[in-house]
Amino acid sequence: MNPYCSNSTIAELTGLLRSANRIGVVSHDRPDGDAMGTALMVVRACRALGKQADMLLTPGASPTVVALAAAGECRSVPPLPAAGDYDLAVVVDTGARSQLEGVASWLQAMSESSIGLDHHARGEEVARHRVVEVGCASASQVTAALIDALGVAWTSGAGPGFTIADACFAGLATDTGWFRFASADAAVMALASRLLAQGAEKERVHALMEESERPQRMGILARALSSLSFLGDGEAAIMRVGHADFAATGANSNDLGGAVNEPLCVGSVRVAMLLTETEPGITKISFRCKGPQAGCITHDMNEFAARFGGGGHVQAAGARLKQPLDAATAEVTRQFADYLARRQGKGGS
Ligand SMILES: [Mn+2]
Repeated sequence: MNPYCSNSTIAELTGLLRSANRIGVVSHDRPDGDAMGTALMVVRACRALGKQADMLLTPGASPTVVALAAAGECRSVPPLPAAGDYDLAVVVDTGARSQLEGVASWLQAMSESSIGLDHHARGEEVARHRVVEVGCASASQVTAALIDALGVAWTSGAGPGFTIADACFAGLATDTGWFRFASADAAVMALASRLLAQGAEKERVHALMEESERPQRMGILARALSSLSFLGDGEAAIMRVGHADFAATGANSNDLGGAVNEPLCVGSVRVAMLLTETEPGITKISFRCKGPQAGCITHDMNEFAARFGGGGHVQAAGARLKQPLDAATAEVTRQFADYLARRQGKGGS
């Protein structure tokens, strides 16, 4: 497997987009604000250039994320597009085949005509020509360079609240925890400033992303919090939610979005983990950690998630275990103890 890094340039991707006529855009399952925002940036830019473009949306997306799109910008799959429906595939905000299962056969058929825009450290050959900027806070920041290179107006789109600038802002704000994470550097703030100057409606994005939960959120959050235990002298917090918890509260996994961050409000906690048994025998794990302490990165969630076949970023990563909740909890607890021991062995704090 080739290492997962750029094998193309923004200039080359711009040329491929310009010569395409019908563009299908995909991102990871259950898209977050960055996945949806970045996909919509591409859709809106292509449409502004007079091309046909759609985001192909697999089932299970959170309605509040879907609300970032205007009517007619997304096409539900299944059914998958027919051969010839699109002449270029665009994959954004992921390089993981496991997150693209719903469109895998279509991507395979499009493999010679596909481009990728991503900022993850790990991935596979899901797109033929790709730009991967690990130093970017969001895929939408990577894609901002593409918008500039295409020369389309940042106000293009389906009207106020549904412009390229709005979509880019949604990705930038969500992936930086509303500009709190270490990744929210000067370049991110400069881009945010440009987007606001171009009319991005930040209150609308905030209301959709942060103030649109269902009442079931509180029931499932209460269960997650009551399951909390501390590891490593309070350095880490682990929460777990089982299949029965979802059944009892009427919540679904969308209702738990961002809940993993809750224990980070505790001073001693550097790492927070949430294990979710989404279906019996399958446990999804979210990993989060606080930013650098005195300029030093204390934990690397991308590295830790790799122990379970997962990945992501330094401060936010995830993995999926084919194990029931109890077995997965025992495995994560054991691995975290080993991770701490090795870190101390390396002379880490
Ligand atoms: Mn992202």
